[in-house]
Amino acid sequence: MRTRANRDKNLVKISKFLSLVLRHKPEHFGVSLDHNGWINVDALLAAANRVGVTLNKVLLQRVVKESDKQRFALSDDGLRIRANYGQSVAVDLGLEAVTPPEILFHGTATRFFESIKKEGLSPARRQYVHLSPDKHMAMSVGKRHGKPLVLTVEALRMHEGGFKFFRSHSGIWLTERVPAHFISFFLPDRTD
Ligand code: HQG
Repeated sequence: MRTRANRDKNLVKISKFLSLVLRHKPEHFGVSLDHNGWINVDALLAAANRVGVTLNKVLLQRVVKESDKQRFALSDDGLRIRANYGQSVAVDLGLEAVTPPEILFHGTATRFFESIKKEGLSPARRQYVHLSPDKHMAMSVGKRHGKPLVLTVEALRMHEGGFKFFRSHSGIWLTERVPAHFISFFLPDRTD
């Protein structure tokens, strides 16, 4: 029976597949992204079907539309798709550097505290450090890694000091690195 839970599970599975292809390992699936991170929808569907992920245009449109974090974007003509953020492969998202809000948040795990305090935030395997506009979102990002720790980043002060900030199409902020002296650390005891 096609229950809502099954349908949602399938959408999550497809979303994870898309993240893998569009952010990290296109070559693993026999496809390549262009300079700006786009891939032809037809090539993507063929790659999905090769590895047993059932995917068609209608399903793809649904995943793009219903993605809670707006992870993916279809081109205006619907022929191409890319990830809005999160890439480890080098792509040019074509985002313009803009003035960030005074404060942005970064969710991480308590076990990274000492290292971040010493070295600041680095993008690890991704192209950018990812920052959230609100604390709730940062908390859920942090939970992916363990006991969450939310960091406050003085984004505007960084910007004034010459650091570039980009706002992805999903509202997540991107920057190349965050030196430790722009970060305040706190352990949230509540989620509000
Ligand atoms: C940590 C998800 C030690 C950093 C999320 C993070 C996001 C350091 C981890 C997006 C460090 C990297 C990206 C240092 C940074 N020492 N640890 N100096 N500098 N770190 O997954 O930001 O759901 O690559 O704090 O929501 O967690 O997939 O980055 O814990 O928006 O769409 O190194 O991915 O979106 O982890 O996540 P990640 P992230 P999706």
